[in-house]
Amino acid sequence: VSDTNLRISGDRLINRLTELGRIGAAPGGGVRRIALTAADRDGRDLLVRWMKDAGLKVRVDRIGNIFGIRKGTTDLSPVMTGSHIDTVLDGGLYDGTLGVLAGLEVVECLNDADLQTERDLVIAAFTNEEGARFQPDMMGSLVYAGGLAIDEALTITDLDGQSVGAELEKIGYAGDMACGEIAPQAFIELHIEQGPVLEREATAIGAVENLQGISWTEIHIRGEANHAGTTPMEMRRDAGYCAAALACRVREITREIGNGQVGTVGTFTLTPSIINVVPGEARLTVDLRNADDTLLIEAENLLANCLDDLRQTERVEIDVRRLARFEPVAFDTAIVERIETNAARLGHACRRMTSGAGHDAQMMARICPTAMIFVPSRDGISHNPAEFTAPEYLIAGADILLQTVLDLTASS
Ligand code: HGY
Ligand code: MN
Ligand code: MN
Repeated sequence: VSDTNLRISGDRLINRLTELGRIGAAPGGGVRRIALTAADRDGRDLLVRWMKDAGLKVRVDRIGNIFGIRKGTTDLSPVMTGSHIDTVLDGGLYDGTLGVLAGLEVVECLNDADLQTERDLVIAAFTNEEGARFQPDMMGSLVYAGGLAIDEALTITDLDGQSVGAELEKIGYAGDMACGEIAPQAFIELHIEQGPVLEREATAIGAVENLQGISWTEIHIRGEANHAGTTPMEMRRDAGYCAAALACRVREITREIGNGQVGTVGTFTLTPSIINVVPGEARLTVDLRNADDTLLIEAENLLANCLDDLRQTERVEIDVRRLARFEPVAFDTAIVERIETNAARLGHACRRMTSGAGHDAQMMARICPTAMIFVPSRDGISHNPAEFTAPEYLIAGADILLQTVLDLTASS
């Protein structure tokens, strides 16, 4: 069944994005709904209420993934759409929430039109996509897709030693459904681009055909705290210098590798962090990404070589812990083509592109045909309170999601 004249309600979608954004609203603007905190719980509770009001059957699995199910007329395997509602510090209004709330808007639209789809339609909100507090990121969809055992995931702890399992219990989202119980026919995710490409090309829609590989590493450097004045330079085992040298080396590695290689040192703490003490310890994280896994491996090797050099020249101990490693994924060409066809039919410019960010779709691609729809981010900014996407683009993305879901839920 497909009704090409059906359109979503932009007001209802944007009002919900705004209302959800009030939960965890940070003092300086932006949103603070870190996974498995009270704010995440409140956001989840609001989403579940909206899902139930829309007549969806709500299920929660053991990693806390939320699924809103709209029955179809057949018992063929369902089509799933969705994303995440957890944020970074401090996040914007749209990262993740657009995909979940546009999915809910598709349901509302079908309800208003009293339209039955052949396949069930499932709206998903995956746990801890951001990986800000518990690593790896995309944790809920990774467990769901079978990439991480649930019992292992539940034992992962944050910097305060709180475990995923205990925190899920605390917020009331330690569900009983087995992870992966719902086996989708296809998965499609609407998301803001979070980069500058679509805006630069004044193009409303990205038909995402692949997503780059991600390598997250935690590095712990132990040298020797000492007096900043009396310790001769050649005697120092300066963990702070090593961490700084490493951060500079990450930037050089991106230049040496080229080809879209990116590298980020996002966390960086020195101990004791006192003006007149040579830092005895340093902890930092390195995020390396590339759409070509061979190049990503080369970047990882260059990083490892730098650590060996520092161990030698600076006589420090360096321990490395891998926090996440995801290979690049290619999305389903047939679904990408449907996105392009629907964009053209609705009169929106569309281009194929790669996702620089990780998404739940990266995990879902392991278990079913998957693709993503991108809409522009103003000034290419995201993971920042200034994150913004113009209403006409939010609506265009959701309308194309609606049409593509209608295509996919038809049994043919
Ligand atoms: O890191 C990412 O790309 C995603 O926002 N978790
Ligand atoms: Mn996201
Ligand atoms: Mn994000």
